[in-house]
Amino acid sequence: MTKNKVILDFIDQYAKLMTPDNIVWIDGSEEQKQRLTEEAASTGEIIKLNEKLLPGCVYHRTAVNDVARVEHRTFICSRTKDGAGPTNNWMEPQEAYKMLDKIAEKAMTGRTMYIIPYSMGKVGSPFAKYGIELTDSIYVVLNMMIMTRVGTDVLDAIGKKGEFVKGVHSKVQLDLENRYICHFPEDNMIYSLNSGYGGNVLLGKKCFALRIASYQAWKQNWLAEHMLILGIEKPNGEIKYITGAFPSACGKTNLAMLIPPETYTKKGYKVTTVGDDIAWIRPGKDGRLYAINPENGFFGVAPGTNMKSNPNALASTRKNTIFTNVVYVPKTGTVWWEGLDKNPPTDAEDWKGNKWYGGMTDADGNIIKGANPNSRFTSPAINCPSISPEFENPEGVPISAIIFGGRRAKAAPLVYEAYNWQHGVFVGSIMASETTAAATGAVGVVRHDPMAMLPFCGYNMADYFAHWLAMGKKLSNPPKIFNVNWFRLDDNGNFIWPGFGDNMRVLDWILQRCEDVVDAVDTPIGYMPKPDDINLEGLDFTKDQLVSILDCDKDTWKQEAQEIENFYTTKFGDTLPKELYEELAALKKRLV
Ligand code: GTP
Ligand code: SPV
Ligand code: MN
Repeated sequence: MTKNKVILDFIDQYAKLMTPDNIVWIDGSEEQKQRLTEEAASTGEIIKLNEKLLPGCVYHRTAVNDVARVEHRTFICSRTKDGAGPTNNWMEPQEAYKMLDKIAEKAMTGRTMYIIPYSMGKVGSPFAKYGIELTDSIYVVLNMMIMTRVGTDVLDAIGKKGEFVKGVHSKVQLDLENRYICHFPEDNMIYSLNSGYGGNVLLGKKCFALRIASYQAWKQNWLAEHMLILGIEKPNGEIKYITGAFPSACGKTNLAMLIPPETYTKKGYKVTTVGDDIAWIRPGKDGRLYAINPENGFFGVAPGTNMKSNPNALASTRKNTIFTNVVYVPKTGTVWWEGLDKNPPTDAEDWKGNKWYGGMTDADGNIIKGANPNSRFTSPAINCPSISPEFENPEGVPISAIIFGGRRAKAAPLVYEAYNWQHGVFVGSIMASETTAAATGAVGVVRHDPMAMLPFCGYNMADYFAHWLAMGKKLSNPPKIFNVNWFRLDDNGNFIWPGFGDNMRVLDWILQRCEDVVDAVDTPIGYMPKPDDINLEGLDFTKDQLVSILDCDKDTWKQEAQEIENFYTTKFGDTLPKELYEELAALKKRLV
């Protein structure tokens, strides 16, 4: 398949260590995909779904102890501990290799090793980066064939460029105690053992396109971010692009595929999707930032996805999709999840494979959910009705606004705007959000998650902040920076803001601010909309309700400022860029 000696030596080294019975190159062809699908179906690794209702779709269950990213077992193995910084787990690289090699020894005996050459970004385009993942999982192969561009043309492209990211993955025994997701940024290497789940094993995604790529971006003057990219087409045909960084399971896919409310569609507004999870961003010659989506598919959260909340996502899942850990309905060969519709199946199997029906309760009378809260669909980007015509534009799309956002029951208002780039970096750095099921551990705990990159920054986060600050200084025409929060709760625990498609009303204000056509209220935390400037037409939502989430309560924010100071000083101390301490001091002064 290739004469590239670096590639061949890499494969040889790990084939000798993991001793697979067979080695199979993945060529990206439809025939090979069909063969592997049949093989995985014959062993029960996947279940083929109803060809009429869900053509080309399959179902997969992971091990019960393997349903999300494992942040406590994820390591940045940079040469020095400082290289990984205070927010990452670190292991000395040689020690890590030694330990991992021991776990991986003979792990593929009796199995096949698949070699996946893949590209992040369009093959041959200037921003594309290449990887080779070795894996013993057909499920991983099939997912990578949707999420990235896989095939022999990648080998040719690597041949010319010479550079690629090495990825070694084995399920080994799916042993939680020996599960490790290790990154060696200085070696362009990822080593993942004992998991079979999403972000732990689809090495092109979080491991490469964020952790390794953020390190590369730091060295090469660009940004690799946990961001969606969307386009808003205005009635005059002009399209403006916005990126948004929200933590895992906090609304990126939903915002990226938004369908505007009627008050906008009837005027001719339209939203198009460039990306839903990862953006690679570079400064252009014109002093603006340009973003590409390096992925080729969506690995989206299933629960809550329905015809009303996200019809574009649902449509994306109707063919050639892999469903993971949702409800399986054997009789019809279909799938279901909580929040899909109000008609749960009466005769089904839950994500663990147990008999299940809608409304089923446990001995204490509590509802048993059929789908895992982090169950997912893997769908080709081309399936998405709102996919942008610029999806494959190798130059990327110019960014007018960057949005940061989190899941906050209180404190953070619906939207506010940073004063300038430096203040915007501060706003990103102080992001906090309630944890979700996307990673193992407690759910609903507020934690600091700067730029939604806490679990994904492949180097010292203090250097990452400095890199962001430096990037702004190089841009003559930087995007404006905003913060949003769709998740404010009322006293009964209900979401106040309707969210989803109605988030367009906030995007509208953001665009108007970018175009300098609307005023704002100057508050201690930043510029906020005048309530009259958020379009509520056609919405059952009062001005009072709006005012209640366009607030900046000084006492709450004084506490918040104290919290930020604790985070800054205990995590980073004097390694944090002084500009961020200055912004914090300025915020405190405005709150007096
Ligand atoms: P990752 O793929 O983990 O990075 O997640 P994501 O950021 O793409 O999140 P996604 O869009 O899949 O949304 C996650 C959850 O948030 C789903 O249960 C959605 O229903 C819910 N959600 C998304 N947008 C909104 C919103 O505007 N309001 C409310 N209340 N919930 C939302
Ligand atoms: C996330 O957790 O942010 C995801 C899912 O997008 S995973 O691929 O598992 O990282
Ligand atoms: Mn994500």
